[in-house]
Amino acid sequence: MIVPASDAAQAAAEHTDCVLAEVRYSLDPALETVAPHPVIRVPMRQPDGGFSELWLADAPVALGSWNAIRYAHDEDLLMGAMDLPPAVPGRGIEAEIADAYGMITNCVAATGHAHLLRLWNFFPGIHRRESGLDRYQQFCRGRHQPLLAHCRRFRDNFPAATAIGCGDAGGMLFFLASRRPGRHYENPRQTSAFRYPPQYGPQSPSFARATLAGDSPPVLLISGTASITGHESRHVGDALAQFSEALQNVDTVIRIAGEASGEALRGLQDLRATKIYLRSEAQRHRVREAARAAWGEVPTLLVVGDLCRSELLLEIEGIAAPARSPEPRHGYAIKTP
Ligand code: 3EB
Repeated sequence: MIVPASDAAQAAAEHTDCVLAEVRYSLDPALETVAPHPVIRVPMRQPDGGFSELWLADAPVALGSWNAIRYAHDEDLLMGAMDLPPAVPGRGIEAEIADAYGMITNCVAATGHAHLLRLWNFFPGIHRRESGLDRYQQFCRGRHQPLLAHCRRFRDNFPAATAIGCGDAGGMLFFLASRRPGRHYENPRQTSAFRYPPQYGPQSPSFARATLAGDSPPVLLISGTASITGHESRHVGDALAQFSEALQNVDTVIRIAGEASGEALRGLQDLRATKIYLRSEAQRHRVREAARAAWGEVPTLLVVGDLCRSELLLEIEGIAAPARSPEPRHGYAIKTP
């Protein structure tokens, strides 16, 4: 179910048994302990404060853990999370990420939610150079093999993803998996990330541009989408132009997913919830205005973070659902405090 912002606090209360996770972007650790349902706190600043994502299952969830992963699941969906430790100067994160992804893929295999649909990666020091690479490049190396094995060695089975840099205090990985496979889509305006040329790093990034999850109705989970066409960053230094370019990418991937799946997904008009990662909060008023012009009252959560390429000023992710479909039985909402 996707719940409008003003109703979401009530929805969380009404559906407490069915909450897979409430995701809160906040630097305040105290927020972890106050809810009657699973909370995933992502240690990042939210300039407008107090909003969350709410992911609901169809049925009451069961809770469990696997190594460092905490999860909640129903028959169909599983959402899991694990903390990433603070950055240790001089030590890369490749091995740490490889371990984490090994754990995640083992976890979903063990519970039978064997298909990863989407992952969110928030880790410290994304641009810092260590061991001759920056930490995003190391992250891509650590992620690749475990995820490729999970995808039965087919790169076009990669799930949708977001990867963002947060502060040095620590990071968070979380993910959505299902008993049923998702359908993954690429964007013809953009080189598939897993085919980026080596100038961006020795291991190309392992993710799909969007993943269609479930049916009746399905939900399109759109990866973090930036001002990249082909494989190149566009509009360096111009946040509003980057927003428009990223917006065209989002519009296109929704339309392509619709054409390929036969679902009534046409473009921006089918967005149900969005999130914008902004490098500098100085831009936030202008970007909010641009977002309102683009998609009106669709709930939009704004988070401050570093993007994987330093020239990128913002990234858009979102959820779309087919036109005229009833509210999806699961999804995300943005919640007022
Ligand atoms: C890009 O398109 C922008 O490495 O998981 C967006 C979404 C980006 C996910 C990832 C990276 C990732 O290349 C960066």
